[in-house]
Amino acid sequence: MTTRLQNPDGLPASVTRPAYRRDALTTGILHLGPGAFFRAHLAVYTDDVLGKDTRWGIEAVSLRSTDVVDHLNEQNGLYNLLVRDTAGTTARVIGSIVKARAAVPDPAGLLARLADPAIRIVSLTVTEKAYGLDPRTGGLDLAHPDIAADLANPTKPRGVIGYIVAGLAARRALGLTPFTPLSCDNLPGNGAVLKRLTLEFAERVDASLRHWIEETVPFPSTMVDRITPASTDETYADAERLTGQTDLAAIETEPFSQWVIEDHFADGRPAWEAAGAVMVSDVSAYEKMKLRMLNGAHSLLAYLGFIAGHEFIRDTMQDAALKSLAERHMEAAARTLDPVSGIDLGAYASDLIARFENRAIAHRTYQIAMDGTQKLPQRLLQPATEALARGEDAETFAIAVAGWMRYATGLDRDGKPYELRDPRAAEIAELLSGSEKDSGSISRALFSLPGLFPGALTSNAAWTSRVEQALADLLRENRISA
Ligand code: CS2
Repeated sequence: MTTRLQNPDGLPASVTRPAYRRDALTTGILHLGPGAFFRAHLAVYTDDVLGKDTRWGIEAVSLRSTDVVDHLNEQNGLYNLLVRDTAGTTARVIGSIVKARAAVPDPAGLLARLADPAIRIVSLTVTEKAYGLDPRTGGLDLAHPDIAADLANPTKPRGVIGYIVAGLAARRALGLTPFTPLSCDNLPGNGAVLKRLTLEFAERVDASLRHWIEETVPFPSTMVDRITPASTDETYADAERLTGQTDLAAIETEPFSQWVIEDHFADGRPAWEAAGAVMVSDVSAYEKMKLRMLNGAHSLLAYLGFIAGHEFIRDTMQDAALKSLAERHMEAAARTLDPVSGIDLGAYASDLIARFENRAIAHRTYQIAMDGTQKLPQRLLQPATEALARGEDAETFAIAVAGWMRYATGLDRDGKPYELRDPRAAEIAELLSGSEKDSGSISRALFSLPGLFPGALTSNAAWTSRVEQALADLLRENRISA
């Protein structure tokens, strides 16, 4: 048995370690969602700048599971960031997590932390489905299980919005400065969305609380980017090989990283710009570019690749038809964008292709295919609607949607069932169970999923028939015919 990672001092010289004294750290950030993406992104930017100000250590909180929390705490918050490219893998130990916490066994403990004036930022990487956003209205989904439970019992929350509102209510009652909620999820206007949901929730609890939040709490939006596959046994084995110690919280990622942040904070922030973050007054152009070009192409490749039998995104790049479809899609997505300051969209697209091609990154198509109902609107449906309104080509969007529909049938190319990982999986299965298994019935059934497809798309007969035709190809051959 090798020893467990617990102290950076014991590591070989080849491993980069924190450039500050960890025993000097205090906690200034409470982070909800300690998954791999957070550990590859916000925790790393913070690790880069803790030497300048040691008050920004992070307490990482899981609202659901305890696995990551236990592994991090057993390692004093330390873990390896493995950066992979074709030249090899490097290991760096990240020290910014001071402590990890699981909310479920001790909700009152988390509420107390949210009311602690030392906590000045509450950041989030909780995935799209955790917000309780109703895509039909852009507002609060009262039927979302966490929202419904937390509105019924606002002082004992279990979901993201419930905790934020309860935490802000406690700060106000104590006469404290609010913390800044900082969304780092792949939603357009993520800060604005979080603000709207928080205000709508607060309104139902106490109208004067809503007013106070509206007046005093900034909700900066951010654009976050780093391709981070879920960790596997290979990640842990490589961490051990490179460091000589066991690390059950190791993660692996690509060299590229980007963070664009709106610079509105209630009570300060780490000097993230010194780690390469770009501080702006309005992030929306960057967000749209990234969601439509990177994530849109990712979803297209995930669905079509998974169906064609490609396990990883890098494999889809070896499939000439899929690679050129992704390039065409990025061009079409770029035509829906306004100019983005300082960025050449053509070069951005070729850089994305190179990142997808990275042979050292094993990013599962099945992982990206997850939660399609939460991802399609901002990645594919909104830009498709805009493209059609401008009289432009929306064909690749139709093909991507057909890919999602083929995936939603839950049967792989050999007819073997797989789990449809989507919060609306039961509804989808129900809609499809009654229908014939042809492209017309399947597409009609899925177009009728409440709230998902904008009317401007479903009423466009040319576009829906292109979806149906592509779906027919996929049902027959698991590929789009040329
Ligand atoms: C991916 C993203 O899983 C997915 O849906 O498209 O996680 C993507 O890898 C990141 O947004 C890249 O920054």
